[in-house]
Parts: sequence; structure tokens; C-alpha cells
Amino acid sequence: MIRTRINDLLNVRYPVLQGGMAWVSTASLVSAVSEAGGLGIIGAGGMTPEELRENIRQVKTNTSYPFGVNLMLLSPDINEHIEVVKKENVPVVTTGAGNPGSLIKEFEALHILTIPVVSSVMLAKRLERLGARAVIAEGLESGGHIGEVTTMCLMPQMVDALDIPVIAAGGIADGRGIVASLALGAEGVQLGTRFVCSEECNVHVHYKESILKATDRSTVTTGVSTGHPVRCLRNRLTRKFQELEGQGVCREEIEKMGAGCLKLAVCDGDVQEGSVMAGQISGLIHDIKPVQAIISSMMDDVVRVIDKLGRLVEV
Ligand code: TUI
Repeated sequence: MIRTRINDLLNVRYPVLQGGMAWVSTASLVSAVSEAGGLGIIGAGGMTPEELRENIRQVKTNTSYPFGVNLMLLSPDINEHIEVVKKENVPVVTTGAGNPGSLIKEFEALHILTIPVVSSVMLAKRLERLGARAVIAEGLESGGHIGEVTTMCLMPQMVDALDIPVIAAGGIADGRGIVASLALGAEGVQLGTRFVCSEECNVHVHYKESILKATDRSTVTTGVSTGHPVRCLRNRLTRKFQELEGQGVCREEIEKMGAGCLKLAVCDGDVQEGSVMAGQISGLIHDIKPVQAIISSMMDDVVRVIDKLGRLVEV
């Protein structure tokens, strides 16, 4: 059993969070993760305010364990999403793709824990000063919208710079990854891609199969020229993106092309023209399993790996 400040902060059995992925993290996945002892997180990005409210209510019906909502700060509906979260008694909010700033105090007053996802030490320190209760440090191995530093380099620098607990994200999909994160000073981990390949995740089966087929070099980063880098599995869409970016096509044009592509892959299963956001760890994922099996076998592995490491020490 692994116990850190995150267990008590979030009131969870395992310090394991499920990434609040837009279009992917809906009630069925979220409640399964919370039931299995982790923290399931609804991805508000892509949802209408009504859909978000429905998903929150569904999770509360399915489980009495804590859960969270991820607010994608670039969402056009962000203000309405904030109102829904405030009204529906959501215990934990994570934020992504921007600076949550003054939201932290507003949520804190309502006893909502705010845990920003960050990809730089500078922003993390600012958010700690503003009252963030923990941060999720996301390395560039992650799928979707990413920063510029790897988890390996980001984690120890975050841990040294902050007093609040740091949760590692990006490149973690098994017990070894969790132990490595703990070694770097993490008090929790967040996994996205691993949970996409679960039975309870409602993405199109073609999306899951693309991840199962992936190897270590299957992902690429698009949108670097627009200032919004996004990691996806290589396909016809990413080749088209790279061609346009190489020709210096303007940011607006490229972003217009990207809009709606994630939904196309997740909902319609078009894994050639759609955006199949997934992390660099995709190549490690070989099966689709129930969430409970993913979490329990991973936590068993954590104990085995730590035990093995202990035996490396000569006395
Ligand atoms: O948010 C994510 N990952 C995402 S959001 C997303 S939805 C999307 N759909 C289409 C195109 C683009 C995105 C898919 N994946 N991860 C959390 C994260 N946040 N990673 C990095 C950051 C971040 C970046 C800049 C956090 C703060 C930040 O601050 C900038 C500032 O304002 O200081």
C-alpha cells in the first residue's frame, strides 16, 4: 500500500488520478476509477454545460467515492462550466491548458479543492502562492495539449520548488512508471492513455485499437507553430498538419483544421482523419481491461518493484 499526502487530501485509497480527458472521460470511466480506489475525473472540455451537469449527477449515482472535474480553460463554455461545478458540489477540480489564477480562491471558499495541471515550475510556484492544494506536473510524454519538458526533468524540479504535493503525469502506464515517479518525489500519479484502453471507457473501439497497435515512435507533436502543441498518434491528419506547418500556413488556418478532429476520432472512430490524442507510453499498452483490474494489478506491481529495488541495495 502506498500512502502519501494525496491519499488524505483527496480521501482516496490509491494516489492514482485518471486524466480528465475531453470527449473521453465521461461518467462511466470516472465512476469506475473512483470505485476502484483512484480519483476519476470528468473531462468538461467538449461538453455542453448541461452534459457536464448530467455527467456529474451520473457519477454521484454510480459511486459515493470522491471524483473530480477537469476544466479545460480554453473551452468556449468555460464560464458556464465553472458555474456548474460550483452548483453541483464537486469535491475536486483540476484545470488544464491555462492559468486558473483567481479561480482557486473562489473554489476554496466553496470547499472545492483545486489542482492545476502545469508544465512549468514558474506557473506552479505562482499557483502555490494563490492557494493551489497540489499540482499535477505534466511532462511532454502526455497525449493532447502539452508543455516542453519531460516528466523525468520536470518532476524533481517541481518537487524542489514547491511545498505542496506534486502529482506526476505523462509517460506513466504501469507499476514501474509509478515507482519511478515516486522516486522523483511525486506523491501521486495521473494516467490518461492507460485508462482509455479500459472496458469502461466509452471511446470508439478504433481509437482503443490504434493505441494497442502503437509502438514507442507512433506519436507526433502537431501545432508547435501555433503555440499549442498537441501530441497524437501519427495518421493522415497529422501528416496534413505537418505539411501545412512546414509551408508556414497561419495559426488560424491550422487551428480551424484541428477543431472537431478529436470528436471525429473518439465518437466516430475515424482514426485517419481524426485527432487520436495519446501519450508516448501508448506502445506499452497491449490490452483492454476493466478499470479495477488495471488499478489493482498496477498497485501490486508497485509493491513488487519497490521490493526488487530494495534488494539491489548491498549492506
Ligand atoms: O490540457 C491538457 N491537455 C489537453 S486539453 C485538450 S483539448 C484540445 N482540443 C483540441 C486542441 C487542443 C486541445 C487535449 N489535451 N493538459 C494539461 C496541460 N495544461 N498541459 C499543459 C498545460 C498548461 C499549459 C499552459 C497549463 C498552463 C499553461 O499556462 C499558460 C499560461 O497562461 O501561463
